[in-house]
Amino acid sequence: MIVLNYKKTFFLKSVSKISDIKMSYGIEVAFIGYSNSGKSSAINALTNQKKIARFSKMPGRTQLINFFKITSDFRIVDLPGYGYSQAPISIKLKWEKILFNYLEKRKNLKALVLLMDIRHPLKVFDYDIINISINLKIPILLLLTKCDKLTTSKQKIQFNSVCKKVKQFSNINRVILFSSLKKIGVQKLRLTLDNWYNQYCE
Ligand SMILES: Nc1nc2c(ncn2[C@@H]2O[C@H](COP(=O)(O)OP(=O)(O)OP(=O)(O)O)[C@@H](O)[C@H]2O)c(=O)[nH]1
Ligand SMILES: [Mg+2]
Repeated sequence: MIVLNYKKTFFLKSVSKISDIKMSYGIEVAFIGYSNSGKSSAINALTNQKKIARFSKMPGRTQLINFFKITSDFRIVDLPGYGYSQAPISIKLKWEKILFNYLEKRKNLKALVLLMDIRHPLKVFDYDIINISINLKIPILLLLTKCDKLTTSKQKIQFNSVCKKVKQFSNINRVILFSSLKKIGVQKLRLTLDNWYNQYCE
């Protein structure tokens, strides 16, 4: 089993439509979730780099599909968040279209890391993503992010409740309590990515 060094990750490119991706080799794991759920922060924590993926207090910051190279045949992808209610409807629809296009058309996409703020898990769009992934036979790792915002006992309650609700979905591999701030769950995230790499890049 190959163990990857995520600290050596570097930024490859950003695109605003999937026809601009070009790279036809290798596999991709994409980070997906509501705007502000912590995708860019999780990629920064994963790679132990402060600003490899841009994040901000202003939701909707990631407006492009960003590619990061882990090895020559393995990339992680930071996607624009969905459901940012304050964005103009035209922009919202445009981002969502790019997102669904990427999910449904991108052959190199092999797995998803679905991020949900532990305080607001499993909202409408999350179920959409889960259902689309089932149809596409794409496995999901579920991160309950910003867990540092809750006490340990409340974290456990949320964790158990989410696990119970997603039990019915065969493509959800695992649920992890996660905090980019406190570096909770980062090693478990790395292990799952390693497993996917070994599974799909052999
Ligand atoms: N307390 C805490 N705050 C976090 C954590 N992760 C992210 N945040 C904060 O949540 C906000 C959004 O984080 P981002 O990583 O930019 O979220 P995103 O999902 O990439 O957002 P979009 O690019 O808009 O889709 C930022 O203010 C982060 O500092 C965490 O683990 N704990
Ligand atoms: Mg982002």
